[in-house]
Amino acid sequence: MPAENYSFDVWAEKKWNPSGLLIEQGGIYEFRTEVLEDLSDASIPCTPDGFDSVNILMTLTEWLRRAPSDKWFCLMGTQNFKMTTAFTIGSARRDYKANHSGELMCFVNDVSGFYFNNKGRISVTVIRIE
Ligand SMILES: [Ca+2]
Repeated sequence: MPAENYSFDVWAEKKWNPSGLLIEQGGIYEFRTEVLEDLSDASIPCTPDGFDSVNILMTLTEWLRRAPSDKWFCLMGTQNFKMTTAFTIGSARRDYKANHSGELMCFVNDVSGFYFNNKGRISVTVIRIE
C-alpha cells in the first residue's frame, strides 16, 4: 500500500483543530510535527512534547487538563471531538494504531477555559503506514 501523507496546521489557542483527515480503525499512522510559530503557554515557552508544571497552581490543576495524565501543551489527537478517543502525539509518534474511525482532531493539552493565553502554530504531518 502506498504511504498516504497529509499535513495540516494546529493553532495552540484553538480548543479543536479539525484536520479534514479520516482516521480508519485498525490503521497504523505516523505523526511528524514542525513548529511554524513559537509555542508558549502564557509566558512559558514549550514544544509539542509539552512541559511539566512550573508552579504549585499548575500542579494542583493538572487533573483539570483535558487529558489529565498528559503534560501541559502536549500535542493530542482525537477522532470526531470525542475525548474518549484521545491519544498522545507529542513532537513525533511512529506507530499509532487507531482504535476508532473518525476525523482526526488535534489540540495542545490545557484546561478548557485557558486556551486564550496560548500562542503558536504546529504543522502536523500524518503518514499512514498500514
Ligand atoms: Ca493556557
